[in-house]
Amino acid sequence: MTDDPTPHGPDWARRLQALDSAHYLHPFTDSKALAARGARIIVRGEGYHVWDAQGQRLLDAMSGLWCVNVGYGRRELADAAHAQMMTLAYYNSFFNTTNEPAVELAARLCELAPGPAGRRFSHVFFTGSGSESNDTNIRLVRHYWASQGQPERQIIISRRNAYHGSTMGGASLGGMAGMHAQGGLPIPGIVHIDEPNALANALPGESAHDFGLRMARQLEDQILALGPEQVAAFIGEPVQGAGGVIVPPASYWPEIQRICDTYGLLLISDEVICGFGRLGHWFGYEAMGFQPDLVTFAKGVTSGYVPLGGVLVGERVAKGLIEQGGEFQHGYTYSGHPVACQVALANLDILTREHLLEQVRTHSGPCLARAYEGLLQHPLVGQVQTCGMTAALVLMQDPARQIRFAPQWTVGMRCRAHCFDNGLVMRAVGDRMIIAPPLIMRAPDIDLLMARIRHCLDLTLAELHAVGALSSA
Ligand code: PXG
Repeated sequence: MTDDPTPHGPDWARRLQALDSAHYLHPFTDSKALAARGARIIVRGEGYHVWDAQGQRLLDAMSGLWCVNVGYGRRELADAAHAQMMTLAYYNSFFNTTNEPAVELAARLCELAPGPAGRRFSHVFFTGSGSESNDTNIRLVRHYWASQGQPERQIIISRRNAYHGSTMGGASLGGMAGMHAQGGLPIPGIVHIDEPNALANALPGESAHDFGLRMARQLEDQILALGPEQVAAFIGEPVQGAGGVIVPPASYWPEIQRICDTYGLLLISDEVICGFGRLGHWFGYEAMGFQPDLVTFAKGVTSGYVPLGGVLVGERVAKGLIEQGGEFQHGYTYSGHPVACQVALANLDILTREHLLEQVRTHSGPCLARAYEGLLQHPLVGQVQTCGMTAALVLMQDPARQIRFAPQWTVGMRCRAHCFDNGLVMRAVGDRMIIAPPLIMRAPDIDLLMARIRHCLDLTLAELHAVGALSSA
């Protein structure tokens, strides 16, 4: 697939790869292994495709890293950034100062995030990323409780296999064992319960409904074990993204809500992936049927064109903080960055004008769900889960008997390699292959995507036969 020859010759690519391994430490990367292989250089993006330096066109079914919701190459986002840079490239929001794009965006986000009277969103704290936003959440909820005369409410409960970022706070909130194994994590006051992942945690014969309730009630057990007066908040992704697109049963979130309300905990919805149309709504909590007090956002707010994140603050918390909290000793140089906020406003305009949320809800989401049900016919696919424009399939040695591959076969990595070699970006989380395509994809584009996925599954199947991974099934 070299339909777009680029002007980048092999010497150019080799030089860049050499400089890359000499100077660039990549995130979540074994740099030694990467240096031996040479990094793939991405040079261009348009719509839902990106091109590498060899001229190979890749269907980007991961929207970059869950963020390029409106697709690549949107001139109006570039124009918004350019115009804002020429007007006011930067100013801070410290020292009683503000700027127009930040104010307009804060007001717009509060308008977009629904909530019943008394639990609406009234304020926004801006950051530069999802990780900074979750660090903000930790400081904000603890400061809030202190301001309400309950300083002992310090503990935040999260889930194993959650992803909430890579800073000390974000990685501590996350439940990734590999991350906790490095650098003295987690920080004090973070407790984890199990995730609502049926493959990992359901009992034999347990209904999805009962499983959802049982997982949620681990929160109640944990609160009672710790003492409710010690617990500040619960945080969760409506659908776990980096953990492998884990879609909880419908019973899960309403029960989490009931428990948080019963014991007075603040409920934080981490919408870094689920927000801005991914699940067919502005925010994932709408799709999952609960009402958070705080919302973490980043990624899709600007479709990844420039870095921006933040926390939406509900009335209850905002009122307490503003009336009793005094100065909140927290903030970032780029809080309320005018260029980022102006790009976000233009991005929200595109999502609205092109009816992309509605499209995901009524057209592309259901279309993707049907297509994934069809994948269950494939001899490697043991389970599928979809929600809006995100989906997972689980590679299994024996789908009929639900027998998974031993980790030594590294089936996800093998499948991912076939995808890259055949013009498709799909991410592997163990044996779960996951996608989160740009929201601009419609039925014909999804047909193309599915044909590509099937082809890569066939190639993976052939390879697994060849290496003997299927002979014992
Ligand atoms: N919360 C959630 C739910 C996320 O998915 C973050 C917070 C942190 O955002 P920043 O902007 O600080 O990265 C994320 C980020 C993956 C992967 O492998 C996912 C993320 C980041 C890096 C890799 O799927 N999500």
